[in-house]
Amino acid sequence: MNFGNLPRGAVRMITTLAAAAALAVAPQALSAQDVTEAAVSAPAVQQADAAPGTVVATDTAPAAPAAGDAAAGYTPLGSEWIKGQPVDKGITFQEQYSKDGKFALWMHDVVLLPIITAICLFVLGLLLWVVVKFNRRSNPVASKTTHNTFIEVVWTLVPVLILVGIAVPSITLLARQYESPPADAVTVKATGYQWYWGYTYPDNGGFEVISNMLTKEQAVANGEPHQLAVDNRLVLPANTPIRLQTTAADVIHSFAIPSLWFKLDAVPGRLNERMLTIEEPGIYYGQCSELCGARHGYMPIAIEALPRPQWEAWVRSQGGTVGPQPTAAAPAPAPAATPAAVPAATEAEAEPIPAPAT
Ligand SMILES: [Cu+2]
Repeated sequence: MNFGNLPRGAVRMITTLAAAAALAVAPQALSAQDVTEAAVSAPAVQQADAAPGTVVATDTAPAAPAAGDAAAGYTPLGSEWIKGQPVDKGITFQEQYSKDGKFALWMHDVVLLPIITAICLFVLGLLLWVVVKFNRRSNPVASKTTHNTFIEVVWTLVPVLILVGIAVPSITLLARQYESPPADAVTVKATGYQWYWGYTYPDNGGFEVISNMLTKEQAVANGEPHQLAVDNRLVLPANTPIRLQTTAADVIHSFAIPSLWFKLDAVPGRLNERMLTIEEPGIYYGQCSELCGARHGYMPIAIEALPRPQWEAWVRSQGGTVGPQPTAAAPAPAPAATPAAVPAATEAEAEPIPAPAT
């Protein structure tokens, strides 16, 4: 039977329709990007001058100005709180501690990996079948068939359906990553310097914390991984939406925390922004992920996520202020109408954090 005589127009129409269906999903991705660009381009970088006087690029890291760690009821979390870090011989993603990260990990483990594996095994099986069945010895007279409409329809439609199936969670993830933070999100600005990070808290008095890598001896003494441990961590509230902005003072850096599914370039003269919500208190490590010069490999990021009251106590210990309580995502009971900036009251509020479940 010669399938080539079947109407080719019908086949072409089916493939065109399928392709159109796949393309119809694409504009969502574009509009998601538009939203972010609009959100990001609004504020210009005005606070560059707020950086400390030690901003000049130098090989020797500047001394940390934020020496208030020991002050007012704040002790840095111990190494038992380390959650997001690379593991020895690990080949997959780090465990995820944000909603986006968990969704992305699910998509990788449940959607992408099985599909890729099945396709690879299927193609391998086909190849082996051809090699065994249609070699010169077992199949001396080759078939002259050139068209098979049924198979052509199948091998066009099935890949289209697979791609559409992947596109749905993929574009969902893309849109989630571009979600704008709510109005009451805590704003934190990370500035990349050659070669360390500065963290500014514009909503809390605008103080800046300078974060440098610890030496190997210091890191080991702390029970922390060398080249990831820092002197002053980026302290953030857990379970609170954070408007994390990035910029840079000299060259392009990139702020990346694998276990929080967060990576955002830090570009001089630009302010990038993405929402970050850390689901549980803990320590999460990352690194600058844009080749930024000689000591690019030595400007790690360490995030310390604290329950909201403890985070507020830390802010006060740094000389910062705490504004009105946000309405969303604050399961802990608000401290009984304590006015901001009363350091005496904060020590009582900052109860010890329960030990992590191991
Ligand atoms: Cu860098």
